[in-house]
Amino acid sequence: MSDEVDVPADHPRYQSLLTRHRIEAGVEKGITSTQGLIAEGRGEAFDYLLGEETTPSADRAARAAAAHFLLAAHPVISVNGNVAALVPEEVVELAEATGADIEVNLFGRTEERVRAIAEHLREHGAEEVKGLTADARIPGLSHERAKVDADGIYDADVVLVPLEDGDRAEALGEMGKTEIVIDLNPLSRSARVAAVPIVDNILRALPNVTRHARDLAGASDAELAEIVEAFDPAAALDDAERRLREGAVAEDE
Ligand code: PTJ
Repeated sequence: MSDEVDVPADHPRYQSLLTRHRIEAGVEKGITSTQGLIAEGRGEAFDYLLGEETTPSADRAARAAAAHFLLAAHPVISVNGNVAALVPEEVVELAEATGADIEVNLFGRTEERVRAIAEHLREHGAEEVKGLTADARIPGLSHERAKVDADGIYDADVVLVPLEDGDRAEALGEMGKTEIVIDLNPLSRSARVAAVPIVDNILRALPNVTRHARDLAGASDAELAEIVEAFDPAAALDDAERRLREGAVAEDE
């Protein structure tokens, strides 16, 4: 099955239909879980309420995320079944722009699905994909998401954690890792524990972080540290919540 769909580009819900199709194709290809369909619906509802655009506040978060990536000794991008279906090329581009590792980490982990996602990412240009060894565990987590590579997420200082529930995000925080979360729900636990919550659709957020990383490639560590320091995660969540309450037309900046 092709990754794209025959939807006329002038359809008013073109982007949303394309996104749904990618998730559906991901399920058919064995990379996305059926629960991923529910997660997609949830995300879509928040995106609709937030105005389906990158807000200035989410853009600042993306810039702070890029600065964290560039300052990190060992950044890792965590990939689940939804991320693999929606933005495989964009994951590879961000990894290239920041020197980050890519690691598959699944809530509904099966070895077959981990292998299928790793293969899918390689088809989209990834050279190395971690997560298959799974020779370490995140302490304090009983489910499958605890399984990580010793030289991947376990060793990372900065981890990008997109589209997931809050358990692992909390446990990673307890390990002292800096977390960057992409989640359209500003009330989600993962967004609330993140050093940098990016409340935006991953379709827009990931390329935006890459764009900022390229833009900041020549910046000094002091300049990057200043961007990191100036970012206020609580204010970013407040901005998004206000936008949800007051509507996309409300000027929240
Ligand atoms: O592939 P697996 O087995 O690791 O499973 C992955 C899913 C996504 C099924 C699993 O992590 C899950 O059930 O997640 P939740 O608890 O539904 O949380 C997903 C979060 O991502 C929700 O807060 C959604 O609003 C949000 N979300 C969904 N789609 C997008 C999104 N955020 C940004 N961009 C999206 N496209």
